[in-house]
Amino acid sequence: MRKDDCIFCKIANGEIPSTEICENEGYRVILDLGPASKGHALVLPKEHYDNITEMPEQAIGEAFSLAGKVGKAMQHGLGAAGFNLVQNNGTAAGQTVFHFHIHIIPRYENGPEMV
Ligand code: DGP
Repeated sequence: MRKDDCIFCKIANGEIPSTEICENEGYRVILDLGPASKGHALVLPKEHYDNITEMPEQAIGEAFSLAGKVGKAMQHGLGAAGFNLVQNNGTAAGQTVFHFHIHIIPRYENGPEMV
């Protein structure tokens, strides 16, 4: 279900423009507005879940599987040496946008390599 006042619902469903990396039926992968490294991306489900505790297991699996594939592509396409998958749940854990998302943060041999 889409939530009317959720910015990531609007981005995931193409109602607000974003720098998109890829999309499939259930997810959109976009560049993060405040990147921690070059290529820092977010996996957004098109369905609204505040965080991982609300998500069905299948959706969790799909989202992490997609994140892993995009991370692998970053190694080939961006020359990243590795990548972090980060997923924050709750204000105390650093979550600032309350629509489930996975950060894919490419890491480079010589430091953060900012955009
Ligand atoms: P978190 O702290 O895990 O909730 O991460 C939220 C991330 O979302 C943060 O890195 C900045 C990013 N962000 C916030 N608003 C927007 C937006 O409107 N567009 C994009 N592309 N990223 C956003």
